[in-house]
Amino acid sequence: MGSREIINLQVGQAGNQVGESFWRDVLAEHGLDQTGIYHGSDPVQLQRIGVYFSEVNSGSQTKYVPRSLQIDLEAGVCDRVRNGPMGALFNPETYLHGESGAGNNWAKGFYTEGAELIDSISEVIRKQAEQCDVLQGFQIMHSIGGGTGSGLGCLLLSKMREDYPDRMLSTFSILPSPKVSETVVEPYNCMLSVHQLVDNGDLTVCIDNEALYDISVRALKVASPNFTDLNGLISKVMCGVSTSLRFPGQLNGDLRKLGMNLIPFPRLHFLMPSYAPIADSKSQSYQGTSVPELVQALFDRRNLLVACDPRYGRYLTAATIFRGDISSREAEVAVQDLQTRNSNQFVEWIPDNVSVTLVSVPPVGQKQAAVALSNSTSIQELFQRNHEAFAAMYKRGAFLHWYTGEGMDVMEFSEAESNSQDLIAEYQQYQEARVGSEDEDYYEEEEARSEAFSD
Ligand SMILES: Nc1nc2c(ncn2[C@@H]2O[C@H](COP(=O)(O)OP(=O)(O)OP(=O)(O)O)[C@@H](O)[C@H]2O)c(=O)[nH]1
Ligand SMILES: [Mg+2]
Repeated sequence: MGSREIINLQVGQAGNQVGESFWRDVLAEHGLDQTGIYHGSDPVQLQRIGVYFSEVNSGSQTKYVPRSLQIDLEAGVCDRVRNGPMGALFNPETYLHGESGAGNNWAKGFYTEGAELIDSISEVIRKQAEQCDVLQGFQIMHSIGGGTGSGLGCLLLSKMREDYPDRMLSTFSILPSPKVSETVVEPYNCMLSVHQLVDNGDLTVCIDNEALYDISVRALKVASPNFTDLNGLISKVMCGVSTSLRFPGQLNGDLRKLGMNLIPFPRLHFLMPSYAPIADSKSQSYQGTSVPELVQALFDRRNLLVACDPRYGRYLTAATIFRGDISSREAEVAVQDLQTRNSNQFVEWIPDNVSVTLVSVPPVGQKQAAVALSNSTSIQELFQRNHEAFAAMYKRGAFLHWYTGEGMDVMEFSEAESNSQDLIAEYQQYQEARVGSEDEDYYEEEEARSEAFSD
């Protein structure tokens, strides 16, 4: 009783494939088999199980069913999940798919094909929400480079915003990289999605296929990584960042508290995850996992799941989570040390901006691990990279007819572009902000502006 439930929505190919890895790892951490039956021995595994699972009792047996919808605009990926090893885990009503797909076209996902499916999706969500004690919010897993996860994913986000205005809307959003995909219109789909995420999302964990690819090649020594390799990494990070939601810990125990500590300004809610240790299976046993080494790695760009360099920006905030048998004092001291040594990389106008959480349960097969979510102004690199690719095509109007053909107005492209330019400027502004008069002036200006609005 008293769970604060999360509803998971996995949308499109990437969403569902990543979802499969995520659930596989979550099941293992909570001692559940692939049909949702508990075989564990540590009561801590079930203590907060209600956050992600509903309990279904039949006879003497209790089955834990993920509170999750598997959504796509074509049947293939959903069918693969349904016929795969975890097919019997999910409630059959929670598979929802169209037939024709969105063919890499955001407009089809958001305006046409996706719009046809939205009512039946909301209906299933409503049923799930009604069975919750206190729904804390939603998490959407999707890629933002294709048509379905991006277009329909964003449509769902705006629908949830309308139907559940006071619940937290979080997303795990996979950003496209030319190293992984050849589809030319991805920068368009990504730009249109970011436009929606900025305004309708509360908390976005950015996962960048570019960084995943580099980590797989460099650290995991995979010559040509496939999606299974990338998704294994994503799942580790998702398990890591959700640890404080799934297990008892001292801090950041729900999405709202996590957001409260990480997001100083509502638009600047794009977080960079990092993970340690990252090592291929052979060298794993040799890699050090002392607490200071873990901390060092969490703030090292090579352990980041986005291809940005935090040394060129400043951290507004960060949340670290240590897993395993680690003393809180040791973790706090190590984080403090790192901050002192690199003080110019952390904004001084938010004191104590790195939180430390400890969870005793380590990931399966490891003794100790750590993850961090950072709100760093260097994330603007990501939006800049996408803007360059976007602008090159958009200037010449290339490929726009595919979008206008679905009824989209070209204005929306321009609006998305300027929203993203504004976002980049806002990150830059806070990167340069120092304690002192200008900032106070700025705050007063803001106040005057909002007073003017309320008159
Ligand atoms: N990390 C990761 N990225 C993926 C995966 N599958 C696809 N992608 C990336 O996601 C983007 C394409 O989105 P998809 O998820 O395939 O597309 P979709 O949401 O199903 O939309 P449509 O097929 O266009 O209707 C590209 O950038 C791919 O590189 C996956 O399993 N893992
Ligand atoms: Mg697809």
